[in-house]
Amino acid sequence: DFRRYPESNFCSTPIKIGSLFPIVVLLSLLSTLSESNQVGDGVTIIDATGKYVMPGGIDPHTHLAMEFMGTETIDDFFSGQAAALAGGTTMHIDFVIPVNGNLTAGFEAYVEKAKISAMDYGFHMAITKWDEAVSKDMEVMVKDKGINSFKFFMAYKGSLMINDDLLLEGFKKCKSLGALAMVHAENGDAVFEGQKRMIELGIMGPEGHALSRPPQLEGEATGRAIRLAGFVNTPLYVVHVMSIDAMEEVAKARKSGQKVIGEPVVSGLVLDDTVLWDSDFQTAAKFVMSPPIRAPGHGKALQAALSNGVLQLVGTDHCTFNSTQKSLGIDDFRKIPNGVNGLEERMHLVWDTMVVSGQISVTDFVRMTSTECARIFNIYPRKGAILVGSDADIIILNPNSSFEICSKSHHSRSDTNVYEGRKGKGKVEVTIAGGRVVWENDELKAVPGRGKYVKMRPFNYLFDGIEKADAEYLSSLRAPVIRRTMHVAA
Ligand code: DUC
Ligand code: ZN
Ligand code: ZN
Ligand code: ZN
Repeated sequence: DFRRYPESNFCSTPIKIGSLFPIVVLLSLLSTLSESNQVGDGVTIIDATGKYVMPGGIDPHTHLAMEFMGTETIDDFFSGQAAALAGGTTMHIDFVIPVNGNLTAGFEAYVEKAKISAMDYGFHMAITKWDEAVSKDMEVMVKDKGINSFKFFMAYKGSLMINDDLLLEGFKKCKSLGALAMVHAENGDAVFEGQKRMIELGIMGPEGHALSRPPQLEGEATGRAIRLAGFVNTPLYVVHVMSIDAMEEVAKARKSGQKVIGEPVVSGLVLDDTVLWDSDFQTAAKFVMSPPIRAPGHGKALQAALSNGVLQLVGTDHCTFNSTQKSLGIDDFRKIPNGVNGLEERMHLVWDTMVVSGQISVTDFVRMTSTECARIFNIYPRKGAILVGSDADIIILNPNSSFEICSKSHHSRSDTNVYEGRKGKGKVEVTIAGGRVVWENDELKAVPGRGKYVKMRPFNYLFDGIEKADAEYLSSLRAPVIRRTMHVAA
């Protein structure tokens, strides 16, 4: 029963006032303006009667133009963002992957890749090895480059994975810089062992992917990362919480007052792993991502955890590969590039699954898809709000209109869609990014080069009280002084 866990402290208050106008207000505002002739010629008035006006979605977790598993994601910064805009997301935060462990080289490469951006974006940085240079470069990233979050991979043994000693070093460094530590939490050594088991059993198909990395390995790594972050006393952000096992670790930690953020992704909320047993390779392979999509039941539990404040915001882990790329693993599931789509579908699926079903309010929806992300990554209220001075990233969602997901009409470059054929209620009819209407009447006007890099400052609200807690801990170690008497035999 997840209802017993405490609610997030950062729920709805700012949204009710600033971010989610009932449309009546907007219309009356407009009519006041036009009556007093303050709306000049050339001003577009959009009638949003009966619809919701909200801040544009912010996706905290994407991989565009990423080189991975012997190939590169089919969506780059333009096509991925085109998909995002058509689905009501106006900003995303992508993961910079260092070049041979070098952060600066990685950052520069991503600056180049992102030049074709049609909407605003920010960066997290992945840490894939540890030495003095990496430690120094983290300072440069935080102080000069606008990065305030670093992701550590506890899986992908032999490539991205780092061990506990380096995880501890990384957490300490993040804390000293006021940057948020993030983890991909799966036990990489055990996954490696699980893969060996599958190969020995001759299970080479996509189902082997799920069987080789079960929920307990995600739960173990999540619990370990949480305990290590608690030991260092630094906030932790767990990306793509896919299982009950991992979610319960987040829940326990939050209940005890630890500063842990849990991010489920939309695939984990609405899909289940039965698809991986499909006899057609492509049908199954398109769902391969890590951690894997779980057995039926996990998704519902993650939805409940979201609605009760145990988990805080929804990402996508958008990381797309087309059928040809997925075929790299036709004989061996370990070679199927990991990743699924979601940038275009996230807002619709969360609305349909969570709001239409009555699990969350409209205000909660805005918090989970936009405002909370802006607060965590310290870009609120520039982003995640409709306020004077905020960026004009705004969407209009019609709750009475329907959507249908189809790979023929979606905007990603992938030839498949893991949500193919899904229909639902609630459609983003208008997207305004940076004050420009870019999506209206099912027509996209994404322009490469228009998106701006959003720098993120260190020390968000999660760091409040950390220094005091450290001081208390230290003084508890020092006092009382234990006086010992030594007895020496005569
Ligand atoms: N998982 C994926 O499925 N793709 C990208 C990286 C990751 O951790
Ligand atoms: Zn990951
Ligand atoms: Zn990811
Ligand atoms: Zn279709």
